Amino acid sequence: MPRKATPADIKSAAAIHDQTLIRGNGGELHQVTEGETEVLTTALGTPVSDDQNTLKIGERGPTLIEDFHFREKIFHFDHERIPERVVHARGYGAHGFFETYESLAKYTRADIFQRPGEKTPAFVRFSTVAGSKGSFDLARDVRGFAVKLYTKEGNWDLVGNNIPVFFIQDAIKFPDVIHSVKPEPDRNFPQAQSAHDNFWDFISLTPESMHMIMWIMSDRAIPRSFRFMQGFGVHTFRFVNADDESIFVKFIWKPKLGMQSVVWNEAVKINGADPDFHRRDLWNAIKSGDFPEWELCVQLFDQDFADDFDFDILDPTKIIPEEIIEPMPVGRLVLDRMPDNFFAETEQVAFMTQNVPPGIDFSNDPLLQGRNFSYLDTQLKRLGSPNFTHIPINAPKCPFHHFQQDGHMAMRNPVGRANYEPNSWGQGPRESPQRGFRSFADAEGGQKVRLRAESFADHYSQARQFYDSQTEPEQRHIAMALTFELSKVETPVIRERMVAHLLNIDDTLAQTVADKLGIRTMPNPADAAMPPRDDLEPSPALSIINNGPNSFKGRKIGVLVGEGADAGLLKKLRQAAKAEGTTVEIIARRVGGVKGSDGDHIEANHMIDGGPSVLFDAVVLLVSEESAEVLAKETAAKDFVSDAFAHLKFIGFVAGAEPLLASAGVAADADEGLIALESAGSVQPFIEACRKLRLWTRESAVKL
Ligand code: HDE
Repeated sequence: MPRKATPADIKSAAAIHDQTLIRGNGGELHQVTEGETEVLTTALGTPVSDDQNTLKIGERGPTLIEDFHFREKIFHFDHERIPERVVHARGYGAHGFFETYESLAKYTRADIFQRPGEKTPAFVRFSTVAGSKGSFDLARDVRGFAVKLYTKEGNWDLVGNNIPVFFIQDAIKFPDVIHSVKPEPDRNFPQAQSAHDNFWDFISLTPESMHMIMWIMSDRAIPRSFRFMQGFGVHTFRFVNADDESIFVKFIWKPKLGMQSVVWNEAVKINGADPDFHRRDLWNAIKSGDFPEWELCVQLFDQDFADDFDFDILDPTKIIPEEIIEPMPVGRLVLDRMPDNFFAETEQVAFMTQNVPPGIDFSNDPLLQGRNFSYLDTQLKRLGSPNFTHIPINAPKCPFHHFQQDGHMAMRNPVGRANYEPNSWGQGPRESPQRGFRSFADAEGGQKVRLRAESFADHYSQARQFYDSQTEPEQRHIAMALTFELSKVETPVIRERMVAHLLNIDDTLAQTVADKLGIRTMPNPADAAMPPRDDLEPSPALSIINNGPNSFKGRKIGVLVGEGADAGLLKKLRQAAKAEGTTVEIIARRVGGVKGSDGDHIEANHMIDGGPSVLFDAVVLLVSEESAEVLAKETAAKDFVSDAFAHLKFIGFVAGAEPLLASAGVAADADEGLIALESAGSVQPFIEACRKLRLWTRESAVKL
């Protein structure tokens, strides 16, 4: 028998209500007072009286199916997930704008490039490729760099990566390369890792991937954050101007803050300490008003250049070195707003390579041609209806008129009689040969064949050029990454096959990897479809270290403080960091913080176990001798110091910190990366030293 709510029920509901915090207009949290919150309703607006208990027969009885509120709530919850992207599942997006520098009307009629200073709304999604949605951020992987530009003549999606080449030359191989890198189908591991047999088996049987392998084994595949990586359109595209003349174009995004990567040992530890390292970095930067920025550069070239160039400009495993065609900056992209809702925007955003406005066109790159099919197809699977363009994040921001109608979840429906054209009712839009998208009228001809062009046959020369263009530490990292990955391969013949490929790239690299893997008999070089060239000039633009930012802007210093920490020095450090554009975060034994030398409280951002030095670009040890001795006994504090040293970071310290340094096995005078902060005057030189980001000369000492 139904019973009236007892005083106990009313009391518990009131208690829940009293504990509810809501945000005021200024964003501050405060406790609700009666009448302040909106009444909870069902999806159809029926007010709900009790959201804590299902409708039952008697207080211990069975639940009634008539409880429509419960059923609707659970039904909706059960259907909250949509299929994650088959690749690039883990991603993070932000809004911003693109600002055009100069008119490019000479080259393209694309509306976005016509007026200097014009701002076009943009949405960008960064991603990893192999891992699933919940995987960690610092996988060794390519990063997606997908940009949606809401231009006045339709959405332009430049769906790029942070690496300018790809594993394969023909789209028909995409399912194979992706299947090979994903968790193996019988055991369903490893997650978000290429270090396993299937991947290297496929790669060792696919010589065209060798250039990409050099990039993916380099530090490009473990970026410090999205803000410090380049982006590439990869394929050759076309610009087409108002006279229907065309020029080839390659797109490059260059980060204003310069490039930076982590080291592998650090990546592994970051994944444990903060699996959301990259998304948190973007969130924090944008929320604090430090808006990341990239410059869009174009490499423009004509058919004559294409005919003379060493490689086929349609081959997506090749680059055009910047020293051969200098990238021309044409605008800037600024990310200044996080989505209001991750699912609605970042998860539902649908990028499609075939979204190009008039003035931008495709080349015959066989990978691009295949992508133009795949991206539309995949959105239907993921978003479940051909009306996914009605979702605000995907809808154009310019006027649009068409006769598409109906289908699941149709939000915008035509009014009036005409839903076709031409019609006699004088209703609806008509095509425009002048304004409309016109494909570049390239002459095509030939037999139907399944063939790979001869001009795609050189698989090693640019791999070698990339390797030759790296600094010594970067070359070492490539050797170490290959060794690590192949050490996880259980089948010796796959390791040997890879070494055979490396022999076509660089003998020393091949020998180093073979030695470190303990391969006793060196294999013969792999059969090459075309002999590798050794006459390609190194391209200094390909090195991260050679192109450092010479600034510490956008980076983060972790200051480990102890009781009685020098408040004056901390103040000076905060000032100098602010002037540089660097963030300071405080780490203490307790998150409650410590008392500074001036008696004031120093609030901490992290307790020591939650703020390891891998989360920072440089560290400062601001501890009195007494607190250094206490910290010296704690593993987390010792790791803080020894990791910072091993990861080649600059370490500022006060005299009292020496017991802590000693406990971590770091000599205070080990090298110039250890900087004694003797007085306020030594703070600025410390910040300036940090502009180098890492002390690469330390690497041989720490044997990373
Ligand atoms: Fe993609 N790729 N891709 N890809 N790709 C997808 O589309 C595909 C390739 C890239 O943040 C999918 O919406 C094929 C190159 C990014 O939402 C899918 C081939 C480059 C993103 C797809 C490639 C990319 C994707 C999966 C070989 C760099 C994430 C979900 C021909 C230029 C976009 C989706 C986002 C996503 C297909 C190769 C970049 C399945 C068939 C090369 C950044 O359609």
